[in-house]
Amino acid sequence: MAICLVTGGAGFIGSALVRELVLRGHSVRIVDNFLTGCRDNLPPDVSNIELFEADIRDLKRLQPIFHGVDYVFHHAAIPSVPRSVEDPETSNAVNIDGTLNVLLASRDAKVKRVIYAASSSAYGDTPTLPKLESMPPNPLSPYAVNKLTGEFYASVFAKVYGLETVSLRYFNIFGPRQDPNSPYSGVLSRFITSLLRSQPPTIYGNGEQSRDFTYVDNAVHACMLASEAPNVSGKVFNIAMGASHTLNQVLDFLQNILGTKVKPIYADPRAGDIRDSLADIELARKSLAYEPQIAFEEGLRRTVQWYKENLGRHAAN
Ligand code: UD2
Repeated sequence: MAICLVTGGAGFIGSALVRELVLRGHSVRIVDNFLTGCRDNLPPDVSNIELFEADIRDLKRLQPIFHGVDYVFHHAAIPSVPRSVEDPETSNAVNIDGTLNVLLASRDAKVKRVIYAASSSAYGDTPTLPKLESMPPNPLSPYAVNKLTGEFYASVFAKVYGLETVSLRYFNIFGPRQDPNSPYSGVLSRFITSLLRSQPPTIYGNGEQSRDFTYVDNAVHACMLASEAPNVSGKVFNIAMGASHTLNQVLDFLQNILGTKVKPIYADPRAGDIRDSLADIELARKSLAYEPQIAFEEGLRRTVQWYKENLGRHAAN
């Protein structure tokens, strides 16, 4: 059994990872500053979990926590394109400086491998779909620049310091425990909770923008594979479904599942937004043996069910 460290382990994707690692019998260390993560996300049985309230911007604080760690799953970040447009400095400090600190602490602790949560935003609005890892990146927001810089650092650490790293470019991950209550929250968490509260969801733009929405368990599955696969160090992989849906379509799916007929409010498009996003996942299939485990519609149903049962936890704002 290994010692695994999850940065952002109290966050949405990080806490799903923690659950899976504990299930597999590993010891887990969580590093989280609870800026966007929350204690309620952690599993009830924490006997195999050590929780460190620490900020990845503080290298000195990180270093002792990394001693003896085998695998690092770096998921601490300030997500959100619009948040980075409004406050580029904080996004930069956490997503770039923080990532550099995580890599330095991992290198110094002789960690076996670092799995880095990268983002599909790296591709920007280049016209060709689906997106292949070999395409030149074209970041359109500070957040996209942040996440892409983290990838570059990860691959440079593999080359220069021999620290094994793998970057997973996640495409719009959704699922239980995604916080719906910030204007910066992922669109599906916002849509579902609006419908459950019989409030009209807001669509920025005409709703014809499309995303390769990916259920969180598929990202967790990819992380497990990326920590074990041979000959992948320094590389970048798309992690997605390989299929996209427009916001209008997704809203229709959700209204069908919930039996609602709420009219959305259409508002101005958001700065930094891209129009279409769709992944080619062949490289992950070939190199990681990745295959999506949970289909999009099933993921939507599970997510809706979770919010139905837990809406009280997320007081409306
Ligand atoms: C980007 C990345 C994603 C992940 C995420 C982290 C792309 C294609 N994807 O997601 O992989 O890194 O950032 O934050 O770059 N919207 C509404 N109503 C709402 C909320 C959002 O219409 O209430 C729209 C929003 O304007 C956008 C779409 O929904 O067009 C998706 O927005 P999002 O914030 O869920 O995710 P996105 O694509 O910025």
